[in-house]
Amino acid sequence: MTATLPENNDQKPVGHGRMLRKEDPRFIRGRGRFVDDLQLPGMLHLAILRSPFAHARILSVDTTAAEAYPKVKAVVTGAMLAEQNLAWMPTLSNDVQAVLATDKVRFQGQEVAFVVAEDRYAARDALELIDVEYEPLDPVIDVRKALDPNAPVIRDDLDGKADNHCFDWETGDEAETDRVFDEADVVVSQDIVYPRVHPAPMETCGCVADYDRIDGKLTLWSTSQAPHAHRTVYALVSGLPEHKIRVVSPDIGGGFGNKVPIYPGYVCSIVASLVTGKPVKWMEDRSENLISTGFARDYVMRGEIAATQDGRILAIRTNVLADHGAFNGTAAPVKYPAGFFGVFTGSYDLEAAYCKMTAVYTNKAPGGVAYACSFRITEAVYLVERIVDCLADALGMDPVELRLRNLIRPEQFPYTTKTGWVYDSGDYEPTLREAMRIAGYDELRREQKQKRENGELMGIGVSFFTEAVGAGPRKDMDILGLGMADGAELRVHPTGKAVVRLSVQSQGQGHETTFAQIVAEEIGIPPADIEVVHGDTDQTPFGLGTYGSRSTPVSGAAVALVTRKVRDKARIIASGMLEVSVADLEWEKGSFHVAGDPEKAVTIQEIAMRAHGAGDLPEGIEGGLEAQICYNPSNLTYPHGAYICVVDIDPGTAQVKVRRFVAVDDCGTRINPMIIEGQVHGGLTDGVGMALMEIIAFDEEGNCLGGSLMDYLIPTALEVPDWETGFTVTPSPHHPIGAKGVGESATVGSPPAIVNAVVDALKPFGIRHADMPLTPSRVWDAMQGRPTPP
Ligand code: MCN
Ligand code: CUM
Repeated sequence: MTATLPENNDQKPVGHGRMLRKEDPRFIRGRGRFVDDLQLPGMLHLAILRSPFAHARILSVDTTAAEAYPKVKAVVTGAMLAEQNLAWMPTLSNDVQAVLATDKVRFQGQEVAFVVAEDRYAARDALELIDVEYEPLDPVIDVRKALDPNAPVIRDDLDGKADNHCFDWETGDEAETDRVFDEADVVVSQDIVYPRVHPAPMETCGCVADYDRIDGKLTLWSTSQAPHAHRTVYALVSGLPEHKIRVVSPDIGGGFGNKVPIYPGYVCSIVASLVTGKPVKWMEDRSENLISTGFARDYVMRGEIAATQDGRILAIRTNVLADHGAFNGTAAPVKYPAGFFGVFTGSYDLEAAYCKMTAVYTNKAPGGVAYACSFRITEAVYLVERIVDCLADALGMDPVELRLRNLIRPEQFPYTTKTGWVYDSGDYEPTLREAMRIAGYDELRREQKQKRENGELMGIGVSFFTEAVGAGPRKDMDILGLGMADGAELRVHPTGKAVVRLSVQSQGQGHETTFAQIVAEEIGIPPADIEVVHGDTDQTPFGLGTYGSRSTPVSGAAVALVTRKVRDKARIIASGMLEVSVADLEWEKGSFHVAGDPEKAVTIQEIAMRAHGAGDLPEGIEGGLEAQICYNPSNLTYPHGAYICVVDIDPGTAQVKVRRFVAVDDCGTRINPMIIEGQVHGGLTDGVGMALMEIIAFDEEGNCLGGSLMDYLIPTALEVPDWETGFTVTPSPHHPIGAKGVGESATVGSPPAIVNAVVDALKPFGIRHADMPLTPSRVWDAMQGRPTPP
């Protein structure tokens, strides 16, 4: 029996609106095409042997038994890769990372050797037969001890490296900030940990590498959020020119930043295909994903805030110890090694701010920039929104009142923060007021007062965030030297159907729909007639990919502008068809007509046919109706939002229940409200996970304690409330359609609201802070006056 789907009945013929997703008929029928669906003739399977130790010297690797195992085609070790100068690869942060370990292993789960076999089972079985002799070394697990003078040195592969220091970074004016702090009435400081978490997308990372020895071309189908950038790195590593490398990202089952870095598994698969001349598939399993790829956060922060007695916030000072794991593998613009953490000044009008950060190596998997972090804005927003609540507590002020008193005012935009970021636009107070209205804030406070009198633990938490998304202006943003501009190409066919080619790559955000909507809005061709092509370097223009919610701010702008370019050409052709001057034409979605005579009109479809057809075109106009551009944004876009969370805590079990959550987001012009809502719902669910459940913890030996979804808990429908969402619209002044990003907003903004709510509920116990994840045992400890574990 075949199910029928409801009609796309709210699909508007053109433009922005709540249109159903074009990609969903394929996804909900199980017809998505994911990397692991790919079956090529003669394809081999690759499995990776991983280190059981966090830190150990490799004394010997014996592959004899594995090589003799049935169906095994090759067994490759780090030493063999080293002979080809392939044992190390560049990371997206200008560090190097071992493809396969040669000298020693530096985190549990690190890649040590791989097996290529005729099927997946044989490859896995043969791993067991590889005999590696290790000499265990003391690991560095506690980030606070990484710089101890006697700490074992992890990165002795780096020339002259005698400690575990990764980088230092600072922003703001230290002297001025110190002065403001010295003169302030009130200073509050708080140690705050943002624990290591994992984006845990439904689909793990993997690839199929296929090197064609005849034409010398490598095709890599991979779970990549940035196919073009990855292709360049492969070109640099392999020596193959870019035109001989094709990177294809087919459907991706969630990325959340996990699929930005380049992993050893991709490189191993390429090597295996080069060596065997066969296509080679590698798909990591869930544990491999959780222990070895793309962690997020891991910031140990001290936040300090200075204010006047009546609640004017003057300055914020922070000191951060950043755990980057064994290799600095994060993707961040070169000038911003701490990502965009610099926006820790939040949404407030301050006199001074200063941050000093030290990043270190530890014996843990590399990571940092992932899990909808907007390049570390998650950490920044958590810091400022927690510390503002600590200040409210110290002043005995309502946290909403304190925020309202300090928000940047609309007439101050564009607003330059004390750390040098230029917030493009914002109107903050109405957004916070709207959240308060939906939540019924005053009524909630009355209810809480009553409940407290009865010994019930109810908490109300607020957060207000500003993000900086859409990296970025190429004058100061690049990844590995690649400027962060995006190409876009639009081609209108003779019958008026169109194809738009993007450099960004969707992992579930609905780009096939929303980018068609942008074109539709600009040129009047229905979205159904517009095909969105992405995720294939042979089919799309160069650009830096999807992360940091940059698709709408950068590629969205590129698509609007390329469509306008096509429309400009269409106008000239229309002037020829209607025999009037260009200046006498008026555009109305989908057609040009002679000013004052709407009857004399030509549709975009008629123009497209003329552009390709017989008959003259105006002087100097080539045939065809297409254009290409490369868009370099002049600034980032700055979405904002106000969140209010209500929790109840069971005093007997310390279990936190999120009763209500109100999220009011402002992402400027909204392209598809339904998709925005979906993005927000997903991000809020992430927030519940991080605030209450998720942590990748390690024991003293560096064993990862969160290697399965039995231990690494992620939220389900049972842990989350019915989300209550609202919105305000403050368009971006520099984006051609005024849109700002939204894909990470809720993940950024929700954890502080939830933690603030839990801490608020625990006020009767005299608690001012507790570190995430606020599991029942941690909340119980907090209630007993015990500190949360580091
Ligand atoms: N959108 C809109 N109107 C706006 C802004 C955005 O309609 N004003 C729509 C966009 O057209 C797009 C979606 O919302 O379809 C998200 O847009 P944007 O904010 O530009 O973010 P990106 O498309 O660049 O997506 C990246 C962002 C990141 S960095 C992470 S991490 C994350 C997120 O998106 N990963 C996701 N959301 C995710 N959602 C899914 N389903 N899967 C992931 O892996
Ligand atoms: Cu920081 S996760 Mo998203 O940028 O892919």
